[in-house]
Amino acid sequence: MADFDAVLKFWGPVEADYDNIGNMVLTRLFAEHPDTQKLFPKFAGIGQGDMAGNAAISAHGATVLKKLGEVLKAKGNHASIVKPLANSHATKHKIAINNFKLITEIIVKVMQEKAGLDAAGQTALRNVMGVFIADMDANYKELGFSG
Ligand code: CLN
Repeated sequence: MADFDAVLKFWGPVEADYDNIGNMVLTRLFAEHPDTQKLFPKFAGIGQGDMAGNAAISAHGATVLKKLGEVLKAKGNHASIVKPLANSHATKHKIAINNFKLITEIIVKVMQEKAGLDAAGQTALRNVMGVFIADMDANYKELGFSG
């Protein structure tokens, strides 16, 4: 699918700085949607002002972006990546699907600022995330998780 390549064109700067960009994504997600911070017991009590320098937030942000990079590089052939992610997010972390839509818009903005993601790239990223989220949701339904 062309959308995966259109996003991968801008992935270089993200891959070169997973920790910082990952930190930025989570810090901004928690600022704009404070309820999402509550989904992470390990980040309870960290204030907005302390997030940029927080190593645990950077490490988790990097984990998320690395996994997203795997999804992009699989170019749609991502069933074996999505299945375990859906399992953990549904049954262990109890994450409602809507949260993936929230983080999508944050990643679009951060990649616009930090990787020069242009209008076509933004559309492509929204499309790619739409496919990823639909596949997560299909797995959620199989698991009987209503999120
Ligand atoms: Fe997530 C853990 C990838 C969005 C909440 N998440 C993980 C792990 C990933 C990962 C790899 C570690 C392995 C595992 O448990 O499985 N997450 C992703 C990707 C996306 C993502 C890729 C979307 C781009 N995750 C989310 C949110 C949701 C969330 C929709 C809340 C806001 S953004 N994720 C979690 C939580 C954990 C986790 C609570 C467990 C963190 C921990 O305690 O270590």
